Amino acid sequence: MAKDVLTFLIDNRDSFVSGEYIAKKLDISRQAVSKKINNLKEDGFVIESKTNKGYRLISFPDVIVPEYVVIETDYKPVLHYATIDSTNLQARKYALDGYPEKTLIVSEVQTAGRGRMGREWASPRGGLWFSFILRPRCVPSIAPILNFVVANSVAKATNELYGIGVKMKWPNDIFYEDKKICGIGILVSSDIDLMHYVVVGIGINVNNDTPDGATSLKSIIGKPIDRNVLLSRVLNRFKDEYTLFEKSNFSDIMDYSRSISNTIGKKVRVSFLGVEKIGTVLDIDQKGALILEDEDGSVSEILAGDVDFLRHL
Ligand code: BT5
Repeated sequence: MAKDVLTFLIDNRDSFVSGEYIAKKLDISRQAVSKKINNLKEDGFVIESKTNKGYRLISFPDVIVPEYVVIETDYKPVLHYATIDSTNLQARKYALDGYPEKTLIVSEVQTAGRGRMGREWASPRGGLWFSFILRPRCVPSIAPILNFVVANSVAKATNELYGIGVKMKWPNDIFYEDKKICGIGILVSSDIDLMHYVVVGIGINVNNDTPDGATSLKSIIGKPIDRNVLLSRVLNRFKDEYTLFEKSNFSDIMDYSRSISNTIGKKVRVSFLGVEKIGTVLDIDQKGALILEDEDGSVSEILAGDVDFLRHL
């Protein structure tokens, strides 16, 4: 792909940029510029050409364009794959190899996408499957708050871009009405008292087909979504939310998460490693734990598990 010419078009995407200008800046001939423009068109970029004015980028193909994400966010490097087993596993390898914070791995398809506890995550073409590396300087006990930091970022991004109010199902799902549109899978490597690295994995159903019980943004909105714009917005929102985390401002994070929770007030079954508890969710506390009142009226704090909604009798 003609990356150099593309960067000029992205940088100037609200206006025309002349072939002569690009040729001069890149120290290549105008014919070479025009050839690269044709290559981009063949790759599915829609580019308007006007005599005496030059070229203007109209739209991207439905593929992640790393150059765009680098310009729009401060995530770098952006490592883009056509197919990969799992962006989380790949990000873990990069983290172990010493890649910096905000290294982003994104794949068009995952062949072995994973949820929590080794569950499968369906990752066909058209979805947004990505992971990035963080190196927080903090104690591991606050890592669960990161689920909420991510969930808030996805909720704010989708609300701002498409005006849809999504809900968070404790601890790591984003729902639209009663269907899952996004899952969050976070890997943490730490000593008992210090985190080494964190891999944040996010899967959003965008333009893809979805399994039962799930839906996509395309189905909700009724038209295909620009995944580059969504990816960049989620990353930029995450930057703001993560600043709150770094400043230990957990109350602002949790207040927002509580405001979008679909779990508080519900009668639920919570399962963790084969142990089940039934009760009503009273709250989610400042540590991100579920506060559950069981049928005898005793109240417990639950730090991890899966929630199933039960019907109130
Ligand atoms: C999650 O797990 O929801 C975390 C999913 C994280 C996926 C991202 S994609 C990028 C990165 N790379 C990875 O390999 N993973 C991360 P959990 O709460 O365990 O939910 C898993 C369950 O969600 C499955 O058992 C299915 O029931 C359901 N599921 C599978 N694929 C789905 C999809 N595309 N959309 C909605 N639900 C799905």
